Amino acid sequence: MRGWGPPGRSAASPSAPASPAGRYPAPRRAPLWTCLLLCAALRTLLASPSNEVNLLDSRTVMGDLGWIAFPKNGWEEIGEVDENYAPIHTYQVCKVMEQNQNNWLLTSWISNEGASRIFIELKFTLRDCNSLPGGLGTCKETFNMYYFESDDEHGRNIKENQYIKIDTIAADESFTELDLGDRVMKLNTEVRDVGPLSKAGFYLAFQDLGACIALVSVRVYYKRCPSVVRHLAVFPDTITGADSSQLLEVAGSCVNHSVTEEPPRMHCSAEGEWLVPIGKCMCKAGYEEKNGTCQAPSPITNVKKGKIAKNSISLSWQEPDRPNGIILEYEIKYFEKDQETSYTIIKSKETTMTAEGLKPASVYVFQIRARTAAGYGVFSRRFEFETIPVSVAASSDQSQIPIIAVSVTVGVILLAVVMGFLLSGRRCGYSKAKQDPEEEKMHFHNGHIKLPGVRTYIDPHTYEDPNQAVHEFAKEIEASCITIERVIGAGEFGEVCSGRLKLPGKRELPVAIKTLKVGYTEKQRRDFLGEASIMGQFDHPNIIHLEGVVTKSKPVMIVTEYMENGSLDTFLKKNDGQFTVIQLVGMLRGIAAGMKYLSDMGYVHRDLAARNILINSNLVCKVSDFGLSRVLEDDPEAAYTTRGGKIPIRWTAPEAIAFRKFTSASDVWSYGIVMWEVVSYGERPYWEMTNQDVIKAVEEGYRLPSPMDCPAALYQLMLDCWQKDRNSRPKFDEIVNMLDKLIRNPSSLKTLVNASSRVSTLLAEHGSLGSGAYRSVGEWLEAIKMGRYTEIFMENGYSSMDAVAQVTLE
Ligand code: ACK
Repeated sequence: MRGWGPPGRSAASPSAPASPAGRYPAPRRAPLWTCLLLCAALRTLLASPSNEVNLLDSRTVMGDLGWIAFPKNGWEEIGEVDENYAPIHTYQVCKVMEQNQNNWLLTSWISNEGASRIFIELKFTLRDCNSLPGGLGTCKETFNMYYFESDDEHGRNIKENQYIKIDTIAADESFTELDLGDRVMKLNTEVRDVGPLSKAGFYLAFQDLGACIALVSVRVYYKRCPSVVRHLAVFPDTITGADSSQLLEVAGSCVNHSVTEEPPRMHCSAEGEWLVPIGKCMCKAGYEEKNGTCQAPSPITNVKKGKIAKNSISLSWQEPDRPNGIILEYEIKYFEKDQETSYTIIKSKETTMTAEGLKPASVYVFQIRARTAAGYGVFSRRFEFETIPVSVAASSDQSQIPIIAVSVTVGVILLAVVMGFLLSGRRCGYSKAKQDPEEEKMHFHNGHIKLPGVRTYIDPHTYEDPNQAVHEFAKEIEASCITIERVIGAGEFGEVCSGRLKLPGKRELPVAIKTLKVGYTEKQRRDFLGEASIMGQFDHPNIIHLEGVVTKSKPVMIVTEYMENGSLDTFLKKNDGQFTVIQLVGMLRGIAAGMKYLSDMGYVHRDLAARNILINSNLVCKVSDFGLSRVLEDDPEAAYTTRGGKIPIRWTAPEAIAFRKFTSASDVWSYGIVMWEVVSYGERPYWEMTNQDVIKAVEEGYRLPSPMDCPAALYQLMLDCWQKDRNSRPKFDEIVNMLDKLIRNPSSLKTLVNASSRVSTLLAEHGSLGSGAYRSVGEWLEAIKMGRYTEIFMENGYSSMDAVAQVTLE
């Protein structure tokens, strides 16, 4: 068997046939046809598809290809350059008149870069044997392609028979003398693939047995599925599998600021296409999906100067366009111009701030950013303001004295009034119909004296004119901005539709539109818009967001964000068993976070149930249904109690059924029922038991049994929510924390109910919660969210609760 030694050691002595010059291309010179017609055209065809990665492209190699011909006078390279003086690596052989040809052309070593299936694209021309005068017996119209695998560059000189044949390559089009005359190029392209490969690289070899061939280019490549971001998950560049029908499963990783319960997956086909995506990531609360990323609050753009003095600058600004959640605070960074290394940071819950202790007549640079639960947004651009010189300040200070005196007096009076209301337990000029007295201490500012940083719910009933309430809390929208698309349901007051909202200067939004049916009474209109007055006070990712109302034209409408999956109970029934436990816990976490927000605001929902939760396409759950008379009228589940009230019995705490004691603790009971509904995919609580039987059973201590396959930790939480003593039930912030813990540690959800033995322990733990007594003034002020006033109380001698109780309005 023959082998290939270095050129000088070759075993065979090649016969050099007379060149058929004049009949077809001379072998030693770049034939005119090769050069004129091929080069420029081919170089424009170089771009390969993005799912093909070249391992070798002879057309782009600028230097020597390093290929070896054996025998030396068989294949030979045409040393030509194209119009850009780039070498054209064309190899040709044309020994058609000679017997027993066996001409090999060996490539240099080609790394496969980890690919186990590679493709070889050949571009060549081949002379039609029929067009050759005489000597036809020896002329061939094919050549062979081989490969040999090797881990490194040693091994090209192995024996010929160690090469593995890939294929015999025939031309689809061969050329004749005539074509040459016409300068018509008949370029063939053939692609073959090889795999699976098991070594780091390989050699290719082209064997000619007596044809007239010009091998114009050789491109070797593998295929990959190029890196993509799909459903907020990044899928890396993935080399296709060795088998031509193989699908590779690839795990994606969530983009920054997004999360998933289950890593998303996709499949990379042998052709380099991504197929069958499974699962997805979702932006964390407070982040918004934009161009495949989850973005932080948008920057603040509108910063205005307020009062500027010699040592201070006051600023105000507007919330960012896209706050992406509730803004918890602003961070203001400032420094004297050109002194950036020494800067000051101030935090403010308001959209105003005053930087003090500044130098007179100096320029200061300010940058502001917002923080939501998801973290900080980017800083605004730099805003520069200059303090005034001492001389100017002195004259203006004089003129301010009377104003300061008045302000101090007004401030003292205001503080006294606020304390008076607080300590006398009176409400600020409204008669509150429904909220629990236990929570009324939160409502002291309802007379519209708003203390900074304390946000509480204001009952629209406290407004004599309900129209005033709705316009205080809801934006009026022009009907022309709304396109109604279809009816999606029936509400208590009229149809519920889906549609689109396009406000000037804002992007179009999908919305839900509740309409008030024609022929309504004044009370119906008031009750209908009452929901908007309540909803408009809330701003939380787990509370349905009010876009605005239409009251100036008919029909009267309430426009809210659109929730693609509708109400949670129907959605769960439709998708029975389809979610992972973590996904279900994620839904419950959202509902609990929304309820924590409502209870912090002092709002008691009274009708928390899966039917009143909406769920969007990202499985984010939002609390909805804030109708004023809802519990009495609207909810089909509500039934009349012996005391005449209409209450959704199965969801309502015993004390609320028995003596209308609706509190955040009774909402917690309902939350436990929602947990049960979620884990049992929309099962009806207490099944077909009658309301009377339910009341009786609960009163006797009966509780819903665990849903099937329910993690013990979740069922325990349900039981905690259903404690008879409402003070022993967990608070919503505790529920959120507990669910967060479970989400962080999913293995804690693996123990299903039967294996649980923690019931008694947890009951005991919760038994110690909820004591209502305040041991100190500080604790009391903290509890009513006025901790910042502790110092003032102390300074004025109110250091014990006894002392506080003695304070009179005077
Ligand atoms: O289960 P659903 O499809 O979800 O049917 C009810 C129907 O309207 C009557 O209330 C649906 N619905 C209510 N508000 C919204 C909203 N904001 N987005 C989407 N659907 C909504 C609810």
